[in-house]
Amino acid sequence: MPLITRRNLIKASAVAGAYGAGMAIAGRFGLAEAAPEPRILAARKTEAQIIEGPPTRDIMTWGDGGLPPILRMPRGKPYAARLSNNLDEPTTIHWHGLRIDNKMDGVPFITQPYVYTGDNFDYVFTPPDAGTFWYHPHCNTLTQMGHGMTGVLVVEDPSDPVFDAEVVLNLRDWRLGSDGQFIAPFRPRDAAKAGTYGTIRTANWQQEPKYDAPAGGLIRLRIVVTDVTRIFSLKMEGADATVIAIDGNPVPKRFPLDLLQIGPGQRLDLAVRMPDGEGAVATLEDIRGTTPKVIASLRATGQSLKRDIGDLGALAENPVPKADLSSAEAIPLVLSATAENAAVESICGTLGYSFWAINKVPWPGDTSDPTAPLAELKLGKSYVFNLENVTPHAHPIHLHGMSFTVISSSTREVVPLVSDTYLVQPDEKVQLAFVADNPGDWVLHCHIIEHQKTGMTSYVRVV
Ligand SMILES: [Cu+2]
Repeated sequence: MPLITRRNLIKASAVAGAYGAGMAIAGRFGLAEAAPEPRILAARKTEAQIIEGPPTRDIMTWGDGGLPPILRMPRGKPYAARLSNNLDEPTTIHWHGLRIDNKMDGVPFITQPYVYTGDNFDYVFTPPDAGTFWYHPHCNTLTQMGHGMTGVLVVEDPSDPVFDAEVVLNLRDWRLGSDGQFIAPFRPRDAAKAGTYGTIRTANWQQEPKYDAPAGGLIRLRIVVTDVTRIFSLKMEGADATVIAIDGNPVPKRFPLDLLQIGPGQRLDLAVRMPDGEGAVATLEDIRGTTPKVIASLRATGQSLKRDIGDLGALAENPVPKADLSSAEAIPLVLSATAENAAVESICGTLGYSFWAINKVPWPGDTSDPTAPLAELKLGKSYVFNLENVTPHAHPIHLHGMSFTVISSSTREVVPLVSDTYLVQPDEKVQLAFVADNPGDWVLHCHIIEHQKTGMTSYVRVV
């Protein structure tokens, strides 16, 4: 548990002025609107029933306890959330995938001071893109996220196609012992490999939940992998499932779901055509392990609505700028293992090890004196990350503040997906193009949190 000394407190309040918690809204839509009433997100510890038996203690969440609320907001309108910290350690909130103002990005030292116990922080932003996103702390993340602080955020567009029902699945594991209580969050030998897996898998904090959905109807299934480690290979049994969006952005061409891999931080939107017969069940499975695992299931209810997937309108495209490849500058981004430099002590938690590096530099942890930026980018200019994974493990690499387009891979044919998180496979080289259109320091890191916290983090500066 990080100790909050008076000295730390003074240091933090000194930086607070420099960052400035601005309430003015400079949205990408160019409108200056008054901030709405904030949604209160009270971070707190609680107990919850994750497995049978005594409830799990030391759960961390926001709100009344239990699953973090699904935050829904319209695209292009200002949204306000007040983080109120009732934990006994500092925290922040990062809005994963939202291309918003740097001051609202929730990264300690890089974009804002820590929010200490008893303090508030007002986040105000205007989401430019519609789709499925999520939110989580960016402080002591293996503990805070591992203990429950991973919530789903949905940005709605009034022109979105109408579905007969919507089901949101927040996929995550828990590292619990047989008594239902938390065990050690990681094993160093696993952190140096694929990461340490949880012992209990859940969707919406339940094991293999079942939801009712109209027979013959079209269901929008929003799947978010908020786990700190697990990569899924998703498959639907008993119904046709069509991929309509990945990582919040509509896919260029819809395709049937067939063993799609998605890693921590990623989202998948499916249009599921429910079976016609009442009582028929469609099951979402993860087949990445040796035996398929049921994630959740949908049970058909009522008379068939006899809907056709072809009737479903298109999702509105998000206004992500297209990179100009003829003038784009290349930025190498090589992921490797390292044995150098032990991590520095930080009040946002350190795992005490350094296993990973980006361009041979292992991230030292949250500090007021971080390493130099990976690159300094010119506002408005196009860039291409030449991302290369020379490790034997897959890494979901997440960029804050801007979205990129996947343009090529050394190992597979790619479609030009727009995304904020790319799951790079071992020995894969991939090109990710983007326009540096959002000023500020933006972190990029592996979303396997043990990798992030043991070196696989860096940042770019857009000026
Ligand atoms: Cu990784």
